[in-house]
Amino acid sequence: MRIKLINPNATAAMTLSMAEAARAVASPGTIIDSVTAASGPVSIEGHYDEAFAVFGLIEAMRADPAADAYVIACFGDPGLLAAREITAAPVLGIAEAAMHAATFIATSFSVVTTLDRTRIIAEALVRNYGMQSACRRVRATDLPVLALECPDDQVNEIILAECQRALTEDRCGAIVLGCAGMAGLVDYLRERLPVPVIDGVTVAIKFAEALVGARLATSKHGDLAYPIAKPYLGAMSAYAPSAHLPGRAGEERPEIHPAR
Ligand code: 2AL
Repeated sequence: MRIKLINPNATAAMTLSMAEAARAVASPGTIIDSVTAASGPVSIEGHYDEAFAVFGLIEAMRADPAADAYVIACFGDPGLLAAREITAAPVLGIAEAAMHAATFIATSFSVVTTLDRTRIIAEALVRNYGMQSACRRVRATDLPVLALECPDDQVNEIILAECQRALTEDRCGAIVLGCAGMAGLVDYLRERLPVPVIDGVTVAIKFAEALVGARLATSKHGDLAYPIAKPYLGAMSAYAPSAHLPGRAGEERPEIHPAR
C-alpha cells in the first residue's frame, strides 16, 4: 500500500524528518510517499496559517489521487474534514491519531506542544475530539515550529523538561507530542521518560495501514460526501468541485474530486 504523508507547511526539512520517522515504523509492504506543501506558510502556528495551509494540502492530494491513505502531518489537523470530503481513502490527522493512541495505552495524557497560541488551538482539538476526560493538560514550550527543523541539545532539553513537568504536575500516564516536527525526538524522550511518548506521525501511519488493511474507506454519506459542485469565484476558482466523480477502471474508490 502507498500512504501519502503530507506536510502541510512548506518547509521541506521538516518533511524529511517526519518521513524518516514514518518509514521506521511502516510495514514492509508500505510505501511512505512524502510531500511538502508547494504553497502556503513555512510553519503553521495559528488560525490564519492553518486557513492558508489547507490550499497546499488540497493541492498535494489532488496531485496524487490514487494513494491508499493520506496523513496530514501537522498537529492542528488543518483541513482534515475537507480532505476527507474529497476522497474515499482514509485520511488521518496526527493530532486525532495521537490522542486516540494515547487512550489505548493510558487513561490520561498531556500534550506538549510549541507556542502558547498553538496550545490554545490544541485545547480546542481536545474538546472537538471528545478527549477532555483523558487529556490532563496541553502544555506549551514557547518553541517556534521551525526551531524543531534541526533541533539542538537546548531544544531537546526544553521539550524534555516540559514532559517531566507534565509527569509530576499533571500525573499523566502518557505524553502526546504536539508538533509533527517532534517526530524525530521520540527515541530521545522515550529513553528519558518512564511513560509512553506518542508521536502522531508514526501512529497515524500505523492507523492508516490498519484501516486500509481492514478495507475501511471514508464514508461518502452525509457531511463527508463529495463536495457539492458549484463555481468558486476569483482566486479560488481552481479549487471548485466538479460535477462528476470519475472512478478509475477496475477501482471501486473514486478519484479525488478534481477541479473543472
Ligand atoms: C505544527 C506542526 O505540527 N507543523 C507545523 O507547521 N505546525 N503544529 C504545532 N502544534 O506546532
